[in-house]
Amino acid sequence: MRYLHVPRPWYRPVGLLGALAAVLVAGCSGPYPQSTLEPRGDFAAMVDSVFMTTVYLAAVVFVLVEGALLFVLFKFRGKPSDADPKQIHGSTVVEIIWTIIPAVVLAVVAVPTVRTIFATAAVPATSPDGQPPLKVEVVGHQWFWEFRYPDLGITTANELHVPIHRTVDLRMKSADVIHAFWVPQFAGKRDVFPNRETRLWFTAAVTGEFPGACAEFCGTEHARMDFYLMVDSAAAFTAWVDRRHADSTMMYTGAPKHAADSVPLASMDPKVARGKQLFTTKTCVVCHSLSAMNPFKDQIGPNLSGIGTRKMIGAGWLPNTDENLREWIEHTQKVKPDVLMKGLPPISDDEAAALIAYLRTMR
Ligand code: HEC
Ligand SMILES: [Cu+2]
Repeated sequence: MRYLHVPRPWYRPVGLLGALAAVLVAGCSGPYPQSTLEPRGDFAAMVDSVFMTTVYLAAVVFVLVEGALLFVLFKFRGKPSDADPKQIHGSTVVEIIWTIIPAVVLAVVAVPTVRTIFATAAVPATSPDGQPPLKVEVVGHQWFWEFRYPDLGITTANELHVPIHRTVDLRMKSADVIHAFWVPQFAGKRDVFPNRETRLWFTAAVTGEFPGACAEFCGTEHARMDFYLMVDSAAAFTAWVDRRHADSTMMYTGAPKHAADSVPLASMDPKVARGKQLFTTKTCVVCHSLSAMNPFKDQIGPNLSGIGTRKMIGAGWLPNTDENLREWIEHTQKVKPDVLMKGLPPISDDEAAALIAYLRTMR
């Protein structure tokens, strides 16, 4: 059997090509939570369909143009004996043709594009689950995301919970500079501005945890301004809402209190009790609310309701482990430089452990 013979000078280029191919193929695994090519909701599916239509049309154009080029190159190739060919300068017919054909191509692409722009501009009146859309106010901050559910009275941060098959009606703005809200598998990117509302909507077709991010450079920690979209089953979403309602503290409403607040300090786990006190003496309470219900408006830090069980900290990118929480509390500026969580009194390992024990009771 004869093998393909590779001449010596080709060893390197061929080896490199092989390595490159291996790297490319390595991209063919998955899953791709950040990929817009795998839509998980209606809005993203509509945008994806325009994209794919354009790709297929472009493929046809590519084959026709490159095919014609190759054909001409081959058919009219020169022989060494050829004289100089006749020179042509300008052809009205050819110019009209190459103006009209692209115009037709653009017109064809415009039809699904404009149709989708109109379809995605309007929020549907009802969800597939028969309910009215769920309103959520999104506020971008340097560098985290705040989510308010005006009809449920809930404020939370960095974890956007929505029920499956319910259309979500997002009304978005910024507390400081321009950010952009983006959950790749559900909706297109959309800028959020101070003093101006922008909107976006989507309906999730599957449950799960999906990463989202800020997609507009908004300062030094822009790259760490992520969040998670949690698509819950209807029952899990109701349970989440009930827990948010339950963790309202007496301070604000007198309504049902959080588990750790309803127990007198003296009969509380001593570590948790100490953490609760430290939350005030270490000034955490100045910037953070632990209650999802009626928190003070315009607090500097993210709402911490449910922080004990959130997936991530630091705005969606650092796993919510005790070790990471400790590092965050003791050395915030090392973990995420420049964040507004600064000017705190020094916190020892012991104190951090107590604070963490207290925060873990926030579920
Ligand atoms: C001066 C205001 C301020 C004080 C005081 C403060 N924080 Fe923060 N905190 C912030 C800001 C702002 C963020 C968001 C930073 C970011 O991710 O960009 C934050 C984020 C957090 C987070 C992560 C939340 C998430 O979902 O990503 C935790 C946990 C936290 N702080 C705990 C504490 C604790 C515990 C204390 C007291 C020891 C405290 N903070 C004191 C402003 C403050
Ligand atoms: Cu941002």
